[in-house]
Amino acid sequence: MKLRNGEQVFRSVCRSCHGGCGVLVFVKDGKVVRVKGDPASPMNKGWMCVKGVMTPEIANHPDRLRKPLRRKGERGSGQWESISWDEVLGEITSRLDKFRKEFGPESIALGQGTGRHHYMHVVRFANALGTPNWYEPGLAQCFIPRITVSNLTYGGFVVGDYYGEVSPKCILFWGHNPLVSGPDGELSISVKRALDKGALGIAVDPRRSETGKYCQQWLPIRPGTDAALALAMIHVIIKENIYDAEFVEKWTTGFDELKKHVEPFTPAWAEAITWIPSSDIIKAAKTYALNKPAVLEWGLGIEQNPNSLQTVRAVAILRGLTGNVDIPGGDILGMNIIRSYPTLKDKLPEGMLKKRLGAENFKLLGGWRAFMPSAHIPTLFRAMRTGEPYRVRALLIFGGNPLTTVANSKEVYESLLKLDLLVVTDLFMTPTAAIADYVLPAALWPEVEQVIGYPLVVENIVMAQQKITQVGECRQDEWIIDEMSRRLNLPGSEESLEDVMNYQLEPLGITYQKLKEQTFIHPPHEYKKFERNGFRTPSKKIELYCRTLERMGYDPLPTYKEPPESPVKTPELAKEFPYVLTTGSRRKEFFQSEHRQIPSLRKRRPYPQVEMHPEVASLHGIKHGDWVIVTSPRGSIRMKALVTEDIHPRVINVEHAWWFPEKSAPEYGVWESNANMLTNNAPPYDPAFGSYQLRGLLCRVEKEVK
Ligand SMILES: Nc1nc2c(c(=O)[nH]1)N[C@H]1C(S)=C(S)[C@@H](COP(=O)(O)OP(=O)(O)OC[C@H]3O[C@@H](n4cnc5c(=O)[nH]c(N)nc54)[C@H](O)[C@@H]3O)O[C@H]1N2
Ligand SMILES: Nc1nc2c(c(=O)[nH]1)N[C@H]1C(S)=C(S)[C@@H](COP(=O)(O)OP(=O)(O)OC[C@H]3O[C@@H](n4cnc5c(=O)[nH]c(N)nc54)[C@H](O)[C@@H]3O)O[C@H]1N2
Ligand code: SF4
Ligand SMILES: [Mo]
Repeated sequence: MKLRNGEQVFRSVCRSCHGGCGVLVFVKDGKVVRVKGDPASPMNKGWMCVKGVMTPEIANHPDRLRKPLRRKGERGSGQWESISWDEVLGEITSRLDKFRKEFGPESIALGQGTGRHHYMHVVRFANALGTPNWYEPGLAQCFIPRITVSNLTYGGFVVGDYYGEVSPKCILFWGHNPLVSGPDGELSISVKRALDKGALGIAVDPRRSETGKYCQQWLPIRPGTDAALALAMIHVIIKENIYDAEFVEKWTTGFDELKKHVEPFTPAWAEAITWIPSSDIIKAAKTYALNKPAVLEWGLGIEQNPNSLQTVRAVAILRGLTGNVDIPGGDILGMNIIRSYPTLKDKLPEGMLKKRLGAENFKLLGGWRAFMPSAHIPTLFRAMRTGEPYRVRALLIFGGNPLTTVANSKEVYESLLKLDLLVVTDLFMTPTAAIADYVLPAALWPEVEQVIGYPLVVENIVMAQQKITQVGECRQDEWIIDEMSRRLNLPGSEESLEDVMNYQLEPLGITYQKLKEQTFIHPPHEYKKFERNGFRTPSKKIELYCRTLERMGYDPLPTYKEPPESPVKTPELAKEFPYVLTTGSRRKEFFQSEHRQIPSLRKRRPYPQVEMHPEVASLHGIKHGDWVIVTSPRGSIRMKALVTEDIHPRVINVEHAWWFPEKSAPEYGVWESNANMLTNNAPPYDPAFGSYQLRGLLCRVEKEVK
């Protein structure tokens, strides 16, 4: 549509985070000039967050990469020459072809960033290339434990029902701060509206987060001990007879085993471990069980530890016990209204499954039962560095900044420098891209065509993104992948992206071109699908006791394990590092390591911050706003003090993914305030997912002396 001021308006989907907000994009002279929330969108109903609103600043930023670059000097010397797409794709693919033939396709790894539009296309490329080694920096640390446990326990992924007639009466936020973050950013407004309508909020979080501030109850937990709290809540709910007996009888298996199993896990037992008073544990368990329908919003707080499988399982069982699954206003199972992405998984040669790095150990991350089998990052990076068990020679990253987002940044750096070929596709030059051989300019969401189902994984609503503008020579990642596939004559390269999108949409009887006109499809939700067909688990019931896990050699009932580095497990170390460190809680203004160069966003948060209680600050002579050195057994970083009562007095929280685009290349200050200088990528890992500890480590703080 054309407006009187010469602007044109298009409808699309914002993806300045994981996305999901329906938007109106205003374009003038070929540039995005404004973005507004689309009131017609069932996801956000007109709302947008600050990052989305600032999209024009991101899209038109002078530092956007606009042409393919080839390095001129040494790796990381910061000297580049621009070359044509034809040349760059020709050079990269001829090197890939050589690696493939000489060392086998497994010597080529593919990397990507968190849940982008091209996520599944990278998986498709890996399968077509014949390499089992692709990764995403979340996975074991983010979302895969929740998805896998949901599948094992309820036979599908669940999300909070904010989209129907009935509103939740209670929301239990567990290690999750959706008013700022979430698997989908647009969740913020739905949660906020449910709380405004009177839902009782409970927050399990060492910080009273932005979401916690709206809650009636705050349980400031010791990071890394969530399984103990969940087990005690199960204990209370069973002991007090406040579980949904009819539902449990009819729709779950293993209740008797669970009842026996949780007998020792009393609130007093959990109090000693979690630092939460037992009276608060009992109160939270009662509030959640007695206020139906209830949503359980779970987040990273339960996954970024080496007991992620059992922690997520313990939390998941609460929904089953209270019968809050697939009911209006509860946690609902997906409709999955489109076909899953054609990832060409049958093209991966069978022998390659065994070669997937980490798959043998972490069966639910990389094995055949995994939801989205991928390589284990510490094992993969070790293979780059040491050649053990075999050398990985090339890495192509499509939108990721592992120098800031993967644990133990120095080791990540060492690993990347050992590669024969590093290619990074990104919107901007980053510290990771700066040490690459080739840097390719990616398209931002208004320059992209894709079909996407929301909420992520459950696909209840399907939307179309459309290409509205063109910036420089930027290309959508899928185009880059398809061009490489064509040059390498890979399986699937005869299909266009539009063919792939149309294949996904076929069950809806619509093409991508038609969906673009319509923008979204939102069929009515079918609740209680289990009454028709049972749950999609082997027993057709919710599996409180999980035989599949038992057969795989994992505990069928959830258990608590003390974090490997903690005041309890390593008391000697705790004398030198007396605080429990947690990392990564999100900020509204930034998405992971992005947006530090966007003036309107950066001016709201100019510095990285470390949160600490006033007692800690005064003990160390630190004042709000002082520069502070945070040290873990692995390294030190500097951040500005945010002194607040809204954090447990024994916990320190640092932001993650900081770098400084304004500082000099190639490092851009990546070693200064990067949380992953403090974190650990060493074992022990979660036995099923290979998750490592990003929350619940040890640290100390001191005022920086200049
Ligand atoms: N210590 C600590 N570390 C963490 C976490 C934590 O909580 N604590 N969280 C972890 C989690 S949950 C995740 S998901 C990861 C995230 O890790 P990453 O996904 O590596 O996150 P970013 O560093 O922001 O990298 C994304 C990059 O992609 C670029 N980009 C954006 N859109 C596109 C696009 O469409 N195409 C291309 N090619 N590039 C694009 C951005 O400019 C940016 O440089 O970090 C993990 N790391
Ligand atoms: N604005 C914005 N939105 C985002 C992102 C972003 O970078 N910026 N990142 C996106 C990504 S990839 C993800 S995975 C999601 C993450 O979104 P969330 O799952 O909400 O994760 P966080 O905000 O990192 O952490 C949630 C809360 O966990 C608390 N916490 C820390 N340690 C523990 C613990 O051991 N136990 C418990 N119970 N709580 C703990 C933190 O204080 C924090 O308030 O957000 C997505 N959305
Ligand atoms: S929440 Fe995400 S999708 Fe919505 S406006 Fe913000 S950045 Fe865009
Ligand atoms: Mo994530």
